[in-house]
Amino acid sequence: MTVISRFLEQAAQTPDALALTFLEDNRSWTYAELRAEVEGWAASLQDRGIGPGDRVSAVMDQRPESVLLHLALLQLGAVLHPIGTSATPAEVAGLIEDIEPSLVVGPGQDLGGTGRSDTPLPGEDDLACILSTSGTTGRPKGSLTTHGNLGANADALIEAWGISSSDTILHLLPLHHVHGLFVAIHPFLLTGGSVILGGRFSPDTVVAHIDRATVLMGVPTFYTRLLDDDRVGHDLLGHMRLFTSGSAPLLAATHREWEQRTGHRILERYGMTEIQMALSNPLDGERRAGTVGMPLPGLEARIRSASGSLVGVGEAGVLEVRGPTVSPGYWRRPDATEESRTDDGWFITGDVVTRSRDGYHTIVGRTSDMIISGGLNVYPKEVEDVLDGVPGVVESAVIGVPHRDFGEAVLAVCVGEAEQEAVIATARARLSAYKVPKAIEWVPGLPRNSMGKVQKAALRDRFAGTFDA
Ligand code: MCA
Ligand code: AMP
Repeated sequence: MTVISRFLEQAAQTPDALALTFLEDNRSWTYAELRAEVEGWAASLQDRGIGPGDRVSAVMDQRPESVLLHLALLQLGAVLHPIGTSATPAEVAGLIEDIEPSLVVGPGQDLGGTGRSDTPLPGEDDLACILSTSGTTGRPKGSLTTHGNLGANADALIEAWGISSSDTILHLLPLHHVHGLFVAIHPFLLTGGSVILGGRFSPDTVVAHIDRATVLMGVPTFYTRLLDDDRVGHDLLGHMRLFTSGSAPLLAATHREWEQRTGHRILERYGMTEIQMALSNPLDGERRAGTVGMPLPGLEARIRSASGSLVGVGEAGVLEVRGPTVSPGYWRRPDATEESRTDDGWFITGDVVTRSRDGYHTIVGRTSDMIISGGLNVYPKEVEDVLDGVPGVVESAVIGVPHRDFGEAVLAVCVGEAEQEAVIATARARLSAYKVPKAIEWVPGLPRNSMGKVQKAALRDRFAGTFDA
């Protein structure tokens, strides 16, 4: 079963239930209305020549049009390639060059129509989405996601987190990632639950509208910002059923403080674009602070050391995952696809983890020097390439250092002589704002090992206190 076939079935079963609400202009859709609108969008996309297998790149702002487009493309069997609203023209151009879409849709564009498309519903092996990530080389990689991948992820979450028609999510996540587009929407629309789109996260939105919700899904920055707000406590949040956190490490201290203030234990889970959700703390058992729990239903996890052997309890190694949510590979990148999996078919996450005797996983590091800032991944190479092009910058090393609000923040360590403002202005013109260094440190030279490789660990230690986390 696919997400779209089950959504259509759900709409037939609970036509009058509330499916989607948009806070900004108070629009809402029952299941029957949402289904009719999705069908109209699919028909109008078909009129524009979009059919099964065609790729559509779209800037996905946090509005219902993004959800409608996603569902309509699922129905048509066309392939959505979501782009974030913070992408600069240079970034959009690079992504589009990689994907070569048939159609590009701007933010908030209304493609509504009437009638119905006449294409058959796609099957589980058909491609549903391509999600661009960057990578160690800075070249875009499009992670292929099938209808079967999406269905399996929704199933696992519905079962593990007990999502049902009694649930309403206050949705405040960006709509171009697995977290906001799949995890925080599909399980609700496949069970008769309800999604309230609240736009960009802010504590004010949570305070004003959380009384209508039972579930909140966030990145750790949501929780630290909420804890900074005096209005947040048991009175405001006592009625909630579930708080989840993911995309970046949640500090054990935040987990504990949240429980003290609200009486709720945040359920932390772990995922990745290429595998969707893989590990999760239990709904009913112990939600252990600082851990990401165990494999979700249908998923298998193993941990291997650098020598390739399986590690013992408490020993660190690289996490590998297998199961029906794992992407079949990267768009037009057989090299990257092959590199990302073992000979016996496990996906290599690159995250370094340990497992406790009773099966709880803890993320202890990463094999790549990727930075996660406020739940968004920043690939140093991409930023370094831009900085190195600024006149006066001889070379640069981009690292992540602790930051109270974003968990990690981007810091550029540069050699050379250039106006700070000019460097930042160039970065801003080329890169999404979240990738732009929050500070620059000038040094006479970068530390290198005997192979000539920049020693980023040494730089991370040296500049760990930059933002006084
Ligand atoms: C915005 N800025 C950021 C970030 N977000 N800088 C660093 N890191 C960020 N994450 C920039 C803004 O553009 C602005 O720049 C300045 O920082 C201050 O912005 P602020 O108003 O504080 O930010 P915001 O708009 O409130 O956004 C912060 C946020 C947001 C709410 C934490 O970044 C967010 O929603 N993050 C969630 C990301 C997410 O959904 N990740 C899932 C992907 P300037 O002042 O220069 O303009 S990972 C995934 O999907 C996997 C599968 C998983 O496991 O979930
Ligand atoms: P992305 O490629 O944007 O999907 O980001 C995936 C990465 O986010 C993973 O490889 C992890 O490094 C990180 N991640 C996701 N969830 C967690 C978590 N709960 N704790 C620590 N890191 C996480």
